[in-house]
Amino acid sequence: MYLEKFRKRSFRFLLCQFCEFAAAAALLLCSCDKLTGVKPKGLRVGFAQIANEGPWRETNTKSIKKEARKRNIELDFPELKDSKLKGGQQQPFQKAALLSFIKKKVDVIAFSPVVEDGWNDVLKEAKAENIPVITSDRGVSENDESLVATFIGSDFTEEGRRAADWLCKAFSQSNEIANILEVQGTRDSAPAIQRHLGFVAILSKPECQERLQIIESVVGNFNREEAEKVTTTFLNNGGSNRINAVFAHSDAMAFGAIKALKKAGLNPGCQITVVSVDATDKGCNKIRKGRLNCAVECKSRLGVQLFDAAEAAAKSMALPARIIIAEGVYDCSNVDHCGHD
Ligand code: GYE
Repeated sequence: MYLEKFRKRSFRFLLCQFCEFAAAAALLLCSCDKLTGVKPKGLRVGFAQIANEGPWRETNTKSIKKEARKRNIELDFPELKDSKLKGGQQQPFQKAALLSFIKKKVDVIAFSPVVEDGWNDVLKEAKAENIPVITSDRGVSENDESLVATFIGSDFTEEGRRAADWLCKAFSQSNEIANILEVQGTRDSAPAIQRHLGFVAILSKPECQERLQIIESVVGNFNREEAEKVTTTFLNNGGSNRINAVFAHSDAMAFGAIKALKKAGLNPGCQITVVSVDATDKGCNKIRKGRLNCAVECKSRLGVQLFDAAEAAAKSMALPARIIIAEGVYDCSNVDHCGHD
């Protein structure tokens, strides 16, 4: 009994001592901050994103914000809500964001350029202020390499090649010729330009030439609804009798095309072979459901690589011109490994 009381008392005593100590430490930390005016400072990064056109972008944004929080990075991330805006319409918003980052003198600027061209002036302004710029996910066409510290993302040309390779092999097993509807991403954007170029490069190879042909290319702006609309128009204008394959530059657009095909009484995944780029979780599920035949992977979680590069750039460390992410190709044979977001 006595021992019990003694134990309780000494526990209370220790607890009080601890509280007093903690309070004193907190007070000291606060007053230090106030006295010196120095707050524990993280890196200040401005990021200009593209409007949210689908699941790929959503995961990309989440990954960037999550990693910034984890590293105590002060992230300036202006939001552009209207996902239906085309590339040319989004560029002024992104340019304004970059100019505001320069004005605020952030440590590093990063952005995902909605289109490839037209960034020279603003990049030169950043360079004049000694602020390193990283392009993430999409690149710019400017050939002055000193304007961009590094590019982090995918090899879009290779993705286009992989999609065509897969189709070429799939159609080599049948006597049919693939009559392909190509649903392209945003006009003048790096992924739309390069995925198309990679795709047609394989089409012109002797072993694929006789098996694959693009019968029409339409623009779906990386957006599900727009892709559904342009596919429907194509199908209604006689396309439904000719088509037996779709190459969509993104999962979101493949979903729109699949919907349009179904509405037209066609059977995507079976009668019509559908190939997309991204392999988001939703894309992988469409493979499992048998509606999507193949998804070429384009990784969206770039947060870790982005801030590794940003931290290095802020310390003026040399970076490679391009940091390319390794990716795979998924179909029903390996769908168990598909999904990264
Ligand atoms: O493939 C698509 C998104 O820029 C790589 O943009 C990205 C592309 C991605 O809308 O889904």
